[in-house]
Amino acid sequence: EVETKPRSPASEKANDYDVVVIGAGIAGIYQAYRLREMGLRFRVLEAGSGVGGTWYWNRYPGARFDSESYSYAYSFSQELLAEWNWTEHFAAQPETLSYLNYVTDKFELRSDMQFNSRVKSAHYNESDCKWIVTIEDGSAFSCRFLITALGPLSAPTMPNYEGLGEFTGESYQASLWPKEPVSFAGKRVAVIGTGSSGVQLIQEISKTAKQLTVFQRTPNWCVPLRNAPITKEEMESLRAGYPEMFERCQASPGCFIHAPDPRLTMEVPTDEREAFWEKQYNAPGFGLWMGNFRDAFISEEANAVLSDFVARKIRQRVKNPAVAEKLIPKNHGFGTRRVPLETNYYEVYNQPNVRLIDVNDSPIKRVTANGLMTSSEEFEFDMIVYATGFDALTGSFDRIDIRGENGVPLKKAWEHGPETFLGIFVAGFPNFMMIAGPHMALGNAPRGIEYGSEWISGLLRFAAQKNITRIAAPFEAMQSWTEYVRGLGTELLATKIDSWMTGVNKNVAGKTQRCVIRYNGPATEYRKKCDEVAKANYQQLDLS
Ligand code: N01
Repeated sequence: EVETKPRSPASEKANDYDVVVIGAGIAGIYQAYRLREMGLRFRVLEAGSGVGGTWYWNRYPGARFDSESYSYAYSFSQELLAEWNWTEHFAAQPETLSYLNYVTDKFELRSDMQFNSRVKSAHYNESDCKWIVTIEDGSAFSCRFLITALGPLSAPTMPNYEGLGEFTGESYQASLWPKEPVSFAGKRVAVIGTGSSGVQLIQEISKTAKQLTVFQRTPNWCVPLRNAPITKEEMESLRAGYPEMFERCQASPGCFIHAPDPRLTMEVPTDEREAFWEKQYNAPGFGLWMGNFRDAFISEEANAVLSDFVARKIRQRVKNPAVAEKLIPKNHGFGTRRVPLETNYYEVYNQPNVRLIDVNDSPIKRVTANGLMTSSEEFEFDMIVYATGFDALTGSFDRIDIRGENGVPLKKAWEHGPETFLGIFVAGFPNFMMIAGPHMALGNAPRGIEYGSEWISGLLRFAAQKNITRIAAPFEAMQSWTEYVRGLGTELLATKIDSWMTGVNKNVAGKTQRCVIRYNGPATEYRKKCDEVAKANYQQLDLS
């Protein structure tokens, strides 16, 4: 299926490429496929020892999709869609990682990828309009175009506790989980953090740990995943429905298979509303979040009634009323932060070996050799698990020394929050393009990634045809796009809440204030805007 065109002559300098891609996750793999198709000379540099990105790093027990596996896979190849069978509606991490390895091998992309190659710096050189990319071992690569496929959630963060290095037991960050098996059996385990990662981990650890102590700062509204195996017959019927399913994803605001209900919450009679939510709560996946009434996450009144519905569920599931109250968020409504999907998460707190500590009541003061000390108690643990999240979207850029024209660091250019044009370009950084970075419509990530990568590929094809060697976004274009993105979704309750989605990570200096790091409009609108730029032969860009 892949048409491999002849590469550029071998006489070129060994480490000189048309394109360098940073990252071999879902975006980097797909970009490699498109670059190969165009016959460009490229190199994918990847920090991990294999492909997979998010699904390579997040190998903690319990890690799995919470979007339907088939809706989260690549859609570009009919052959791939025909060949690959998913075994569960929400596949676990090992299956997704196998899938991404399968794709890489099927399209023979591995030979153009280089692993264990964490990029340290990327500097733009004005004299030849090329980038010099350096990896940690000191090797350098030059390229005309630099494409970042760093992942929106790939810069894990740790709390700034005193004594972090003093603990003598095992300690793990969820997103940097070792490849070797980790056993919780018979151990006293602490988990810090109750986001999607923490929730998935807690469910698993509680099964075998002698004691599990969960340290919670902000509870999240979790709803059931309702995973199930996919039978052979079911897989065939899902396959037959692919065209319609991908169309549905493309038409929905977040590219998910669930689309909002056009009704307004308070216009629906109480009984009918409750029945609708009950149905969503009992159905698999994100229905209650993505498929809710259209004002559920805009209207305070509607959101309060919906939150009350979910709070009642938590109270029904958690036996100890005091624990249930701790698990019910009080400072934000349902769906205003990322909703973790769970399997018996709330029931975990009915187990005698599990204890919930609210760190707002008793803050963690320090890590000790034997465990953790809070303001009211000293805890001994055999293991501490940090499920403390990521420096989202911009964090992975901050960790690389990226410099554009006049040596300006990207970190400096973004010190007041990211500024982009189309979520792809940054003015002052010619020949630099981002996939799945800030301000690109993502939602169901692979859907947004495929679009972004295809758009960039279209531009590179245009550049090749016209002999263009410098692509730059003008400052005015960046300013007006950034202003547009900052004005999107202001009516959403989510934009008034601290979370990674609003750029807040209290463990990172300079990331404690909310800013617009995501594209909060519908993906349909995002694609329309990008398509218009392409159709007008990229006139909004400076091309030479
Ligand atoms: O990270 P998070 P995550 N002391 O930021 C707490 C995707 N994902 O890795 O909320 C005490 O959500 C922090 O507390 P608070 C998904 O998009 C998908 O769980 O800041 N606590 C919070 O509870 C998700 O949204 C899947 O008050 C501290 C937690 O740590 C995103 O990744 C699975 C602390 C961090 O939660 C991120 O999820 C997993 C401190 N010093 C993740 N610092 C799927 O299922 C932080 N916390 C596909």
